Amino acid sequence: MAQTATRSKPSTRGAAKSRRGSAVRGSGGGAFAGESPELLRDYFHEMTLIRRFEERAAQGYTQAKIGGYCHLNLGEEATVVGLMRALRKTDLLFTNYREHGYAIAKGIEPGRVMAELYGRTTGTSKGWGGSMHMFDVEAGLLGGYGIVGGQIPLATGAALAIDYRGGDQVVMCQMGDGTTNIGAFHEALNIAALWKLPVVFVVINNQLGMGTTVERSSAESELYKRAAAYRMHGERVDGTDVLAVRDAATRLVERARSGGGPALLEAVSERLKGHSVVDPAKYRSEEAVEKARQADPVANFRAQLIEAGVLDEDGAAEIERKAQAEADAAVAFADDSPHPDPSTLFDYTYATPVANDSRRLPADPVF
Ligand SMILES: Cc1ncc(C[n+]2csc(CCOP(=O)(O)OP(=O)(O)O)c2C)c(N)n1
Ligand SMILES: [Mg+2]
Repeated sequence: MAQTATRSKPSTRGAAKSRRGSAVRGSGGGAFAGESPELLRDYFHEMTLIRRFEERAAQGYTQAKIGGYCHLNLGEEATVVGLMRALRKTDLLFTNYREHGYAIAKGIEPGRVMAELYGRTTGTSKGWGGSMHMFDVEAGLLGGYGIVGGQIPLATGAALAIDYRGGDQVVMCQMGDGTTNIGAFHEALNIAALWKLPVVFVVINNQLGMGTTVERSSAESELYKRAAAYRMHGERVDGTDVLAVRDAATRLVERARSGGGPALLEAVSERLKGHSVVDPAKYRSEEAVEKARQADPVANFRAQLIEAGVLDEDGAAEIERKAQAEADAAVAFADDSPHPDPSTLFDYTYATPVANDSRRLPADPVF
């Protein structure tokens, strides 16, 4: 039932000098053998863009341009990009509140993602959702949920709808390690397995739920094994390895698409910063912080690409400049966008009219 998927790191010897060409060749290509150099550079660009975007988001928060809560994907860039490359545009994605990178990698313009953080009308949720509540039907992103585990029954329901209508879409339901102890996790996995629904549950194991380690909170800390309770297929993958994540996710998504049923994929990575932008993470030891830094997927992928000859220093710096410019442009777009009019606060709460739809603003009298 369960297995682990890891890949060897590229060899330092005889790096293939294929800046161009159809594939990284030979043993010198190491773990990149057979991969398209173009695609590898594209992954590096997207991972770097997410890194730069999140850095700008943190900055915007400290400048009070962004309100509410703000959780970043720092350290999870390889997981985000690898997972999203396994999905078609028409596949549906449900995530927790740590979703800026997912929104970008699912195809939403970074400017619209930043505008949502800034609470502007050009944002994915017209500025009323904020960091935790991105939503874009066209891109197949059905949220963005602030309630831990809130997305799991909804994602399972979406998979039931696909199955009922006979569609070929697959649902991916992302969540954190801390979410696997929520009741809804177990209820939804049970139903998904019973009814063989086309959904892939993905646990982003960054080893922390706020300040609590997985070992302290989960009796079974190898989280993919929880699939066994529902006779579901479970796998663990190195979440700092974009190709390993892409390959594992693609396999499980296509398995679900062809009627093979749901699966649970656990991607293990490190959270580079605090739980949210305002968390200084004082509860982490110096060793733990250093271990996280060593596992930085963006820096490591950069070094591996250079080592394998897929990129040189100048090429890497050029991609980094481009990503920085895109993140800066997203900020400029957000900053230049209008604030929503308070009178529109309730306009998008329900898709259809409801009888007892309260439109009372906080300062309004109750009676
Ligand atoms: C039902 C519920 N309980 C508690 C919280 C407060 N809370 C927000 S995030 C979080 C930790 C979740 O950790 P994890 O699932 O590992 O996700 P991560 O933040 O590491 O991505 C908690 C307890 C909440 N939002 N919802
Ligand atoms: Mg976590």
